Amino acid sequence: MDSSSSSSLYPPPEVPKKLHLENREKLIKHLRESLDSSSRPLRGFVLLQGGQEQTRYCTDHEDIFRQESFFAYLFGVREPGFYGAIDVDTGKSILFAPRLPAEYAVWMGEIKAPNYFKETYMVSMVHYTDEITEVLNNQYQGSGKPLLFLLHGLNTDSKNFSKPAEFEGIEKFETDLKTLHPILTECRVLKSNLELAVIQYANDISSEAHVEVMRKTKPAMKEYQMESIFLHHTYFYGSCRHCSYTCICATGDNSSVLHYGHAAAPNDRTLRDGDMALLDMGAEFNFYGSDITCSFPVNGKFTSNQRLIYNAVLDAHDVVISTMKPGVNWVDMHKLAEKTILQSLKKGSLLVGDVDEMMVERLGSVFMPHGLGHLMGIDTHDPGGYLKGAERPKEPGLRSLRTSRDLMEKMVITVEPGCYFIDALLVPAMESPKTSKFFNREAITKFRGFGGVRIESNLYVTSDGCVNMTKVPRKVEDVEGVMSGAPWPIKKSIHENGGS
Ligand SMILES: [Mn+2]
Repeated sequence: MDSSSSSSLYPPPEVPKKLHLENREKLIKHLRESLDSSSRPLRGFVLLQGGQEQTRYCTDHEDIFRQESFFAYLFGVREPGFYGAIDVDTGKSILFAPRLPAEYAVWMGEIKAPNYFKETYMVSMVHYTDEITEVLNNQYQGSGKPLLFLLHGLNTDSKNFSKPAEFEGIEKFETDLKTLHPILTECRVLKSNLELAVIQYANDISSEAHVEVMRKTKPAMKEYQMESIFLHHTYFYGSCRHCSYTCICATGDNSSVLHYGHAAAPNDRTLRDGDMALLDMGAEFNFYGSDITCSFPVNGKFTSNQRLIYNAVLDAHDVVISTMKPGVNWVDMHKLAEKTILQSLKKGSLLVGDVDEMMVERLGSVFMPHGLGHLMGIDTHDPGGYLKGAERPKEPGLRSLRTSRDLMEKMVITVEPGCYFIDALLVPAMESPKTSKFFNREAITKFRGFGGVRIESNLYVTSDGCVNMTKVPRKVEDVEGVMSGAPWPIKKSIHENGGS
């Protein structure tokens, strides 16, 4: 074991496969209710196609496979090339495994028997993918062609559509592309206790890794070294082979680049004394993610300007969390965060004038162009943010929101206010006849090149409030303390919400 670090979270917990069994039962319950309410027969099969292995362009280099999210939700299968079916009538679940060639055993290892998958994934039956037509026809109790509920629907974050299952012999079935997607998506919005426990673990190991990064960060390091510490900690101690998303390790002015860290900006700047760092990193565990941002000065001591912006964002983060509960609308929370930040910027003399008037002119979106937060689970941006028919707001800032919903008990959602000095937004706003009057030019000038601050935690909504699943130092004193070696407590919590 690495002698310079340790983890209270090692070894990582076993995740009960019952988690996915419960997800299937929940889907079938809701699907039956929906069919029943429109007087349709409670017959047919939900059929999903799992993810396929991908190779790099024309080569045989295989990227590490990660299961398609809806399939992961229902079956928890980690292998590629599977199909999964659930009988709407009986609730029986059937996995279809790819029939692997004999030489698989030479290059890839033992070929597992169907029974292995049956036990591992707690399904009723396992057959091969070339038997789908035959097996489903044999199982079907009704008359005529069996009905398949296939997954087809829009992801409102990516604007991509989920791909309905395809297989040889599909013409022997009736297919329904409309019913499944909204019901399955809504199932994913409200988390079970077992799901919450896994998301909590992803949060715990990622929180601990963020603290590890804070402790080791020094001027003259490279941004990718902070990324490397995070990846090492979550993989070495947490067995997290995947991250929820590409790490954003931004320092100095880069911290105002919202999606920094991509191939053209690969976390490769050298840290300078006096910089702020903005680190948005989250590990994934058993398909479920975390999405955490910490901002701190790379030398471990806040300047008064850094403290001003940091506390403006922290106040917004805290006031939103203390207001969140079922029934509260997310657009209102976004506005509450904006207003809190604008008030702080006014108090800090960066802005002048009436805050309500600033809100009318949407000045908040100049400093926080992204949405306040998003649903989170198997996907970082979990689906279900806009229910069918729900309108996306059109105003600057608000249109970036990934949901406009009212909060519900058992939702998991990120709270991630930020305050950035982005020339591409700041310069036009300072020149605009509607908003130029709000800026104290002399004061703002000092913040050009400051970058930005974001503070992001993962919350789950309870019956009367919410619980912060993210356990990192947030107060200025705590951040400075941890960076100068003070202990940071974190306790095991996989069992806190366990059971069902
Ligand atoms: Mn996020």
